[in-house]
Amino acid sequence: MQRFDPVLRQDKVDLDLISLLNTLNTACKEISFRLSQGALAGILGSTTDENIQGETQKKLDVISNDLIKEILLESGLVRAIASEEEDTIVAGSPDGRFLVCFDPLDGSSNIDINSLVGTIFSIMEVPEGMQGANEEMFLQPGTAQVAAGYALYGASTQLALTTGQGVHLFTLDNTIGEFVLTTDKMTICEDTQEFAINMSNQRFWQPAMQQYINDLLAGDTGTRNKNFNMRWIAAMVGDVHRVLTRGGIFTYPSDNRNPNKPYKLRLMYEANPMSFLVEQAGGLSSTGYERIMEIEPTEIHQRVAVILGSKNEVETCLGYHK
Ligand code: AFP
Repeated sequence: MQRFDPVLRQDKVDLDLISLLNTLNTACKEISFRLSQGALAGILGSTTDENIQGETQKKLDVISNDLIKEILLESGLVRAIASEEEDTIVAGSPDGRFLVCFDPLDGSSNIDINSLVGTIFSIMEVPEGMQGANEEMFLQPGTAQVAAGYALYGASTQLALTTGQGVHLFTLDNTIGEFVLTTDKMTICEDTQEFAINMSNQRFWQPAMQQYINDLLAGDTGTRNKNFNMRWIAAMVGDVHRVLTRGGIFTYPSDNRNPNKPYKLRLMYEANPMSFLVEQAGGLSSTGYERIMEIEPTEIHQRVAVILGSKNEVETCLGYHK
């Protein structure tokens, strides 16, 4: 049995990074426990607050955010954090080497229906020579990530992690309170017949995405000559986990519902870490026009269009955007 051990998953042993990953996995175990108590702990439902994105905060959003924030800021390893649930960055240790971006509870609309949710995180280093803590130091492309991962709180709690040497999947063994390695190298198959998109937004998409999805729906009677199945979990963490496990294409494209908000998913908390994992597992990740991990961020709460998953299917989809 191989317990959670990022040491083995790195070429060079970086004790600080290992310690930071252990800190994060401790927070995830705590969130997993709270979620498992559900209604018994009185933690379901909403608060009266909204986050910076104008979304109603669930009680568990706030609890998870506070848990991760506190444990990271106390670690001495983190210069600052940026969270989907915080208006601005929060400073940590002046000597901390790392910057951590996270979505404490992705898919929070699933909490009250006892369905899949997860925690997504992305770790970068403070650029050389930068003192103090400010938003500017976070504005690095996804290629600067030194580690990324998610915890998925499902029938079992799993943790997918990359430090740039492939993607490793750990499962929480509640009998010993440890994450145990269950898949050493996750690989996304190149072809797929499964797609994930919120179809209720169809009329708002751009023509390229309209055409691509129409061709999938036409199945073996259309130009693709094969049938496609559809899945939508409404938690990116669940949809990406399925893609990593059995392939598929996941997309949250741009749409024209609200001209001030053409994209839904956040670059720093969702798109970049998931792109790092997907690329490390042999898949592709793009906005439709550029590789997500090469976007130069302009602000921490920035949003982007996302198309990711099985290599050949993503390439086909990108062909419609040329
Ligand atoms: P929340 O965590 O804010 O509820 O959002 C989850 C999410 O950003 C992403 O995880 C899902 O893929 C997407 O929203 C689901 O969006 P729909 O509401 O369109 O189904």
